[in-house]
Amino acid sequence: MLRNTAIYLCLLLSVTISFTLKAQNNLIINTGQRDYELLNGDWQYIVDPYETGFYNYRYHEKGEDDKGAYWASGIPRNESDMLEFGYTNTHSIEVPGDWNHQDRLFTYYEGTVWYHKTFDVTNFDKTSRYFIYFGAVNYEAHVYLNGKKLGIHKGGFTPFNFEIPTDILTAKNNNVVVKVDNTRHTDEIPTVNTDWWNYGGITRDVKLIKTSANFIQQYAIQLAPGQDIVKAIKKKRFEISGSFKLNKPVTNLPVTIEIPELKLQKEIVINGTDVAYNFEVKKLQLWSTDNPKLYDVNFRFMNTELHDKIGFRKIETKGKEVVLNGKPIFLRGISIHEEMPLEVRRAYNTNDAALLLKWAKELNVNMVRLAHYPHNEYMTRMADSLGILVWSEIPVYWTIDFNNEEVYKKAEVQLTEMIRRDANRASVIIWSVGNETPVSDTRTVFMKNLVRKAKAMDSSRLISAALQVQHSGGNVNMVDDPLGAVVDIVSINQYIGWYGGLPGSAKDAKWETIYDKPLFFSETGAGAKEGYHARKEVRWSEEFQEWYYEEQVKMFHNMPDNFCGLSPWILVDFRSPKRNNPDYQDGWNRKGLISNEGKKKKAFYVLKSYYDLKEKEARE
Ligand code: GCB
Repeated sequence: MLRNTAIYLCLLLSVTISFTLKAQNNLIINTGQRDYELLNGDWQYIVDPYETGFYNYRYHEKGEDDKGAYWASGIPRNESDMLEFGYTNTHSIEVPGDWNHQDRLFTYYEGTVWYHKTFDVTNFDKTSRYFIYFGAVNYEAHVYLNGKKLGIHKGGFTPFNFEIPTDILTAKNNNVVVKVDNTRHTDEIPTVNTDWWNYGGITRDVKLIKTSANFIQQYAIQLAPGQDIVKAIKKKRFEISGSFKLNKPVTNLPVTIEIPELKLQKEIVINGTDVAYNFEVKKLQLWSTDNPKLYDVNFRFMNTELHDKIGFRKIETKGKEVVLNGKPIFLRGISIHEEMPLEVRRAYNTNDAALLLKWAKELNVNMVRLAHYPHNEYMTRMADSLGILVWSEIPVYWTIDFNNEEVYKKAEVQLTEMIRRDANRASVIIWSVGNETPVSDTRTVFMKNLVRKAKAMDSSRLISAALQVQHSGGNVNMVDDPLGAVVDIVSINQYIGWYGGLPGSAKDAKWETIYDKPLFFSETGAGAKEGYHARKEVRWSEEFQEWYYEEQVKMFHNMPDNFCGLSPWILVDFRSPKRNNPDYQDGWNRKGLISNEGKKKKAFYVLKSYYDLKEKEARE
């Protein structure tokens, strides 16, 4: 009996693991240009805090054919049938969208919700292949189609897809069910403790993607990272490099790359599934913050064509500087959470991206830090077209379980999915492997492995992590976190004058680092309630926050010459269950330069004038 149980558990574990890992290897990128139908819109739901739809009364996972499992239809077969669940339109919820903002009953809910939708397949064709794709589900998703389990995915901010075998799919009345669970756990990424709201649900687009028997699953195309860009510009000869990953192996079949504006057509022959290539082009206009030039690029394989808009640019560090296309650049950044404050919800569409990036642009930024997890693809695509540089991060935040190998694997899965999805976005210049992780040997090994993985996957970008200052001797802040040895930019979160002392202490602060690398302030900030005016010494007043930024700016003017930019905390007030001062916070982190009602606070203009000055200096 015991042996059977052990075998059963092993089987369950291996199914769970293979389901989970499958998602990352098979990720289909650039889904917006595939043949797809949106499965967005109204989905029916069941709130299931006890997971009754998943476990039987002995707390074992229900069998696939259990008619009481919530992935079953929920429709009684006859009038005597005993069914204790069902899906109905009176319980429906909008997808994409977090559940928290859709009904007051959900405001503080963390746990399991079942989503159900019935859909038809337009021009259903058994010779094609079908995949169900989710832009993101927070946090754990179990996906079922017509009663069969397709897979499991963990990680609330990265995309995944599962193939739907065509013997399961039908032209009409398919039932897709997703069990979504946003319960926080100490051995997940992020862990239980974060300074942001844990919005649950199917938070990004859902697509039914139709493909041919074989297709280009992933590709990369970029300026070859190794080349000397200054020479390339002078000679007008640029090396392009990239790769293709097909869904299935082939023998000697070509993929054609076409860039009409450059009158370029290249055939790359593939044997197997993967190929790396490079070739030379002339007269390329580089993508930059001043000129975010994007080229139309077409990839043809067998009888399918895939289209993308690609910018070519080189980002590197040279000694103490960050260098874009051969020229040093000062990063005038701002940090952003993926949240629409006016509606108190996750951001998920182009309008949301447009508003957040418009506000950022009004500050005169050239860079955004998308904190603390990968934001939706609309953001990075819009940043591409607006010429805004992007820092993209995985939620390895604060005190995750660094001792646990499984946790490391989960972090690596999220890193991999983030890099795969956005490998072709010129705007993305920095992959961040985490935020404010406490220094210890195990943590450093964990983080260094993530850095190594990111570099192995993508040598064309910079790698960083937001660190904390380790110790101060008097007014000297020493940056010596051992992780600094492997990142390309040493990034520090500092709040001199907010969490310690008063803003005036910043101007005397000195910064030193043991690393001969660019130094970046990935955070700095102070809280203020918009509309609350008082003397500058009064905390929470707009004047206090304004003073904080004025003093910080004085410090910025006295930084060592490796100071390469900053992304203050934060563009807009955001929801956080940790912020419970009833008069000034009321569940909001008030460090926004813009209030949750969309109004600019006084400090906004202090940072803007600093950025105007830095921009002017850069032009001189
Ligand atoms: C930090 C964290 C950020 C917090 C912020 C704060 O250092 O990285 O997630 O929200 O401080 O407001 O304290």
